[in-house]
Amino acid sequence: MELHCQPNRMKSPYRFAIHYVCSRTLRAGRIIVCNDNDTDHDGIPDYADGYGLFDLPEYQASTNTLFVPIVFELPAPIDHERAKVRLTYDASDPMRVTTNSAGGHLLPDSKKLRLWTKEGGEARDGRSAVEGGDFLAAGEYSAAEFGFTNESSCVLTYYIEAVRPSEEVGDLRILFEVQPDERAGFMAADAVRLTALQMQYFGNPNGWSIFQLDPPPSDETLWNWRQNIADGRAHLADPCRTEAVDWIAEQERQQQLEEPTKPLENYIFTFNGVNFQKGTARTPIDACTIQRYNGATKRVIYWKNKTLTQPGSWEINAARRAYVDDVCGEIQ
Ligand SMILES: [Ca+2]
Repeated sequence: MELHCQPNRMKSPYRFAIHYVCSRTLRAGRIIVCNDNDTDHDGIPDYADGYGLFDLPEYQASTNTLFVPIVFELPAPIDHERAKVRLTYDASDPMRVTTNSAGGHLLPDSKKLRLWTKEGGEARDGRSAVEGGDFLAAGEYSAAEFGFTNESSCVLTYYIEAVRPSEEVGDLRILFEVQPDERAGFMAADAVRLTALQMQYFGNPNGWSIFQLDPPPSDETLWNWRQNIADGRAHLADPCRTEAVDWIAEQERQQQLEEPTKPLENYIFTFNGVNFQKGTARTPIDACTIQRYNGATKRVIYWKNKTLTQPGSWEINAARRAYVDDVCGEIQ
């Protein structure tokens, strides 16, 4: 079985994968997958379904849709009668989704998240909670409007829905602030950071899900994005990296035999503005690992043997560099 990764038609999930690989410290926060399936197979995408967008029966439920729980807690002691809370996030108004003549459901703007008082599979009311609905728009609420109805209800579990993917890793933030009473200002109670991913099921030859594995080694890898990442990273480690390590070692042995004055660490290999050099954070082994992930076995960096008329030299294989250039174009 061969796994490989294609550069075409992938932006944000791919960018995520590359960050995952290239940056050792990923500050993604909570990972959330965009709610753009059609879980109940009624032709309405989940981000437009289940909350009464239109007064038609098919818009009233989105069975099996799952959101990510988020817990809000009022610090104690606090006066529920006087306390206010403020919610700040990139809120997309569910009732402003529109349809077009092709039957598509269009989000109103570039905003990426929604907070709900109910789980995705429950029948929801898309109006704002202050209008009697279940959507928590950004803004200020009395404690009671937010759901903190009495002294014993200091902890509320609500739900996050992502409707668009992140543009950067960890770029989404939900800030929750509390004003204990009118004498004080709002003070930060808590914030969470998120990265929203769009699952993309391109299939052959562009691969499956976040790490674009092709073919996916199991159903679990296909449908469970955590497993997809785990398997993609494992594949990068072995065979991609192990083979790249062996390849570069072999090339260096040859170079030592032919031209000992040309050690690999003296050379910089540049792909789409990104430098790879032995002894730095990005090495020739990394470049070969990336290329190997695309399925190709011919190495992108190699020692060109000396001949009777030409000295030996370190080279980039021009015919094999396109994929590494594409990947490096995603590095910010
Ligand atoms: Ca649906």
